[in-house]
Amino acid sequence: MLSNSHPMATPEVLNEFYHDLEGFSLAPLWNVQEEALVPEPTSKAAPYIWRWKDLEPRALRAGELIGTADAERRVLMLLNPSIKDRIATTNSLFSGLQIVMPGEAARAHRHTPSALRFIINSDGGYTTVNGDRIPMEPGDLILTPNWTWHDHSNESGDPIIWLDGLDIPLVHLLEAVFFEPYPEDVQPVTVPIDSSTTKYGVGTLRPAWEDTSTESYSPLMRYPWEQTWAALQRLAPEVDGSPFDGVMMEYTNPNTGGPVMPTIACHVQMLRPGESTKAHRHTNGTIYHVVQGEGHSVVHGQKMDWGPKDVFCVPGWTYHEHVNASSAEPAVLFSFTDTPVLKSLSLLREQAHPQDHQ
Ligand code: 1HN
Repeated sequence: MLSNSHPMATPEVLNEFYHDLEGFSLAPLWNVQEEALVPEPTSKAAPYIWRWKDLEPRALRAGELIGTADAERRVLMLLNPSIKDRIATTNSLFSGLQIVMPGEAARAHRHTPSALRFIINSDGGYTTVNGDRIPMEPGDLILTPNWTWHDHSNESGDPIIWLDGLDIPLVHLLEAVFFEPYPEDVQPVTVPIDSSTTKYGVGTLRPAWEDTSTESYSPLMRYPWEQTWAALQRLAPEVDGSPFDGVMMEYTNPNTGGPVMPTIACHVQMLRPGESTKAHRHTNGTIYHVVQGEGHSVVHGQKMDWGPKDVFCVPGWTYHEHVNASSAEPAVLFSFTDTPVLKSLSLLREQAHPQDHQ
């Protein structure tokens, strides 16, 4: 110790001083220094898995019990069991399961939290984003970025179900949540169907008359499963892939090659038959959805078995590794994460597990 406390500072005197400080909304940093500056993060979130066998019947039950008049959105929230008093799946991201029943429309609105949909069951559903009516097919990724008008309709005979992903915990932390209902239930379709695909879907060619310099999110609103699956199948036999993630590809903004939205990056990864990855951790937390296949992930030393349509989360700075249990079939995971935020703030860190496995 360089110096000692002042002899005046008896416990009684200090208690009185600290009590006095409270009255002025002041507090001594030196008593909480170790909480304020931890050597490394310990996420408030816990690893957790929501299984499709538990999710599907409850989503259908919500469809029976709750009408569109009772719910702006009929969403079962996937709440992290270790995070209390706020809506969050990981510290910064939210995920939920949304169901739209036959003949229904989830009314038009917009908000500053950015959203994505990964379609699970749909045969004739669509989302309209800023006047562009976008078909929803299983495996499609659909974006409704910050402040875009969106409504969802089901003109088919079966319920449609998708996984929602939003940055709502982050935007709440930043106190930047704004929400506005559209003046009518459903917004008008103002451009030919699936226009964003027509204009930007090739990816390597773009309309030259458009100015891209002010754009903050991908102009492409739909990433069809057909293309995603074809890309994975083409690439998987040709590459080693990532030692931590297998054959992982990022969904990109076709104009920048960067993430689809400023706060959320989306990925799809194939674990080839029998493939198992090495463990690593990174400051970004991640929410995964099993598109196909069976396997498990080891997250913070816990084994989580997963199968088709399950959803699980890996908190930030938590070691994780993945295993495809099948020696015959590939496993495919869709995931979304807050890496763009961390990266832009120079807070993205990644570390390989020193022993490769937990
Ligand atoms: C929302 O607006 C949607 O528009 C889905 O479909 C999920 C979760 C929290 C807050 C707003 C949607 C949401 C949401």
